[in-house]
Amino acid sequence: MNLAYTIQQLVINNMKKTIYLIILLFITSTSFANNLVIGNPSYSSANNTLTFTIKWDNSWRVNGVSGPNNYDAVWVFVKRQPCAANGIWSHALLSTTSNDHSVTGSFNLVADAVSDGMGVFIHRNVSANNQIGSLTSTSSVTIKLSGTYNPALIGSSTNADNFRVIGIEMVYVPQGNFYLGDGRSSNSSNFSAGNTIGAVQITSTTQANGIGAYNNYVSNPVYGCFVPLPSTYPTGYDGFYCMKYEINQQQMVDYLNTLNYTQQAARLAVWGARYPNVTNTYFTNASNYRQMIKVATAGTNNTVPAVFGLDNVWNAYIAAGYLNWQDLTSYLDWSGLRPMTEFEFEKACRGTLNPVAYEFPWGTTAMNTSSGGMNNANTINETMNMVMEGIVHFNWDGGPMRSGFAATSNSNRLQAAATFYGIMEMAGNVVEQCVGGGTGYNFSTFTTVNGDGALTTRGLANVNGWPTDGGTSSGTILKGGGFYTNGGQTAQMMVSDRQFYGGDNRNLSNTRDRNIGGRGVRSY
Ligand SMILES: [Ca+2]
Ligand SMILES: [Ca+2]
Repeated sequence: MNLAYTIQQLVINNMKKTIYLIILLFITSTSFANNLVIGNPSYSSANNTLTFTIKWDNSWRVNGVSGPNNYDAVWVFVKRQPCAANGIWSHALLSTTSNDHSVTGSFNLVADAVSDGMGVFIHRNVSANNQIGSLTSTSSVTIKLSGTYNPALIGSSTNADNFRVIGIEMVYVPQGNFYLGDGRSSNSSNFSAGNTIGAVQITSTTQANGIGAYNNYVSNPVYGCFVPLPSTYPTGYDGFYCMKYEINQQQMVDYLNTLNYTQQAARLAVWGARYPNVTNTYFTNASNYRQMIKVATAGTNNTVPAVFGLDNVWNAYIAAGYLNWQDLTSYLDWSGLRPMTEFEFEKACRGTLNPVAYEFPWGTTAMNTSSGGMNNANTINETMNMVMEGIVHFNWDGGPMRSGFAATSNSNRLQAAATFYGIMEMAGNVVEQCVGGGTGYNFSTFTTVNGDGALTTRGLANVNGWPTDGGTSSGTILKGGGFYTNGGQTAQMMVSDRQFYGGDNRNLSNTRDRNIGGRGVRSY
């Protein structure tokens, strides 16, 4: 199953009577290319709809019995900007009725509305069962706007407004039982059925009642939440969508380019004296570690936002590190997603299979790396220079690799190092950040509520129940290891490893670590 990469966006800009097409991933000539292409959107004021084309590679819908029974999808959402007075970008809510949206084309795609109107999921319909492959021709999507915006649209004139249609590739993780913990031979911080070494089976009953007190899922109170986890806490039993890849550098650029000047300034200020009105100011540390997000066009102090860009075209394809907890949750609030819990991380990796002690996300204990050895390095087609089962990018302090680097058009789950459901790089590349951890923070109020597209004046997430900062005892936990995790730290990449249960100051709000990124999920 070849799984792929990416986000795409297209901007229609009537402000200067010009149409800009941003298609950074327009590649058709290589089997390694993973790309999502969303065409130039056109707005109908009569119908309050946007129409655009879409296609992406490495799509599937499978009806497995012992294997996955799932599909991939693109999460599509819309931002809108009035022309007047440096108008701010607002999140455009969409109709919550699926029949108000439509898709035409040869791949029988459908658009699913969501109950909070934050976007739509585009995916293969049931007639596409057991089909795997790229969508080689475009489909045409028409989505209906609800007329509601967050924040409210002020000074809007439909003939002059700018629209951005943004897509994120995701993977559906269906509702169902699974095992939490890998049943390893001795208890430490890993999940277990209380003081036994057995894994914990999560069922509909677990979700309906809540998993409850710590002794239902860990061996010692220090390893769990000190408040019982209620039925509103996501255990992973219910279905959810998970981003196919880690957030990449292009996605962070797209996000930064819809913030206002004050929000951009606040995000840059994590590093100290950095400002959006100075060209070549980096959001990442500097032009190093393959992570090179910067101010491409300077803003005007306190009025016109900067335009962010990348040092190199290939940066767009590379996962983004340098994301502290506040950076991650800001991106997820902005995009209508949410962080995942540790329970959901284990579900997304292990799926419905029985646990294997000390397993990695691809379901075995086999693991290989070339420690940074690549073919076509620093290009949009880069791969690791080995084909093995369970290849993972770590033990090389040079920076993350291209999302989906291990997948080819004929790789199987083990060769692609994919999870049970086809999710990529859950181990290595950049560290994942999840909700959870040990005692010291009450994360029991975390729910399936998604972001609403709007951020605080400092550009931060503001969703009830989300941990507000990283660090020790923060309700956040680092999972999966990253590129600089070394050969003596392979345990970090195991599905059930919880050695950071106490939190870690590398994702605290006053710092950014090159090895730490993340991804989002969404309860539909
Ligand atoms: Ca990762
Ligand atoms: Ca918000």
